[in-house]
Amino acid sequence: MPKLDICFSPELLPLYDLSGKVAVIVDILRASSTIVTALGEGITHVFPVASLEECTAYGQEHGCLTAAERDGLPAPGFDLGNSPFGFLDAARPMRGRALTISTTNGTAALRRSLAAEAVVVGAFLNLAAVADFARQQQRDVLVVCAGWKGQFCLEDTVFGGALAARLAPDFDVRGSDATLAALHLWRQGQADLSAYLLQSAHVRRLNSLEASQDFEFCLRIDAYANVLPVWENDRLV
Ligand code: 3SL
Repeated sequence: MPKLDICFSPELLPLYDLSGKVAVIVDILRASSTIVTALGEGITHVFPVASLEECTAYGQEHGCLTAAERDGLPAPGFDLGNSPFGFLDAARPMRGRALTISTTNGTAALRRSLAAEAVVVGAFLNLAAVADFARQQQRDVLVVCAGWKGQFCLEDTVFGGALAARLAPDFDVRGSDATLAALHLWRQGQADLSAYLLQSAHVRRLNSLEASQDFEFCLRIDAYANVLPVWENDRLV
C-alpha cells in the first residue's frame, strides 16, 4: 500500500528520499493557491522560479506575465503580486498567457523538490484533483510544506492532514508522526477552517497587509476541483 508522509519545511527535505515519489508542493497562503487559480482561470503554463532576477529574465525572454512577492508584498517591477485575485480581475483578462512567478517560500520549495518522480501543486482549492492524481499514480506521496522562511506553518500542515484523510484507507497514513499530527490538526480544524486558521502566524501577517480576502478565498475547498498543476519539463501545466 502506498504511503503518505509530510515534510514540514523545505529545510527538512534533505532528510527525505524523493525518488519514485509524488511530491505535492503546498503553500496554502498563497503561492500554491495562486498557481492553481492562475491555471484555473486560463493561464496556459507557469514557470515558477526562486529568485526575482530569474523572474525578470524569464519574463523578458518568453514575453510572459510576471508575478512576484517578497515578505507578503508585491515585489516592485512585476505585472502582479501573489494574490489569487490578480487572476480574477475581469478588467485584465489573462486567458491564454503564460506566467512566471517567484514567491518567498512556495516557488523555492517547488524548485527544491524536482527530484521526485512527479511534482504537483496542491491547495485546498484543488484537493480533489490532488487526491485523484495520487490514487492514479499508486506511488508514495510526500507533501512538501513551503512553510515560512524554513519554519513550520499551520495551514500547509492542515492541508497535509486533509489530503491524508481523503486518501485513507487506501494509503498508509499512519507511518509517520508528521502525518499523524497533520491528521489531528485537520480533524481539529475542519469544521470551521477559517476560524481555526485565523490563529496562524501567516494569517495575522496577511491581515496586517490587508490581504484577508485572499485568506478566505484560499480556504475554498475544491473550488478548482479539476485543476492540477503538474511539472512537465521546465514548467507547470
Ligand atoms: O512565501 C510564499 O511563497 C508566499 O506564498 C507568501 S505570501 O502569502 O505571498 O505572503
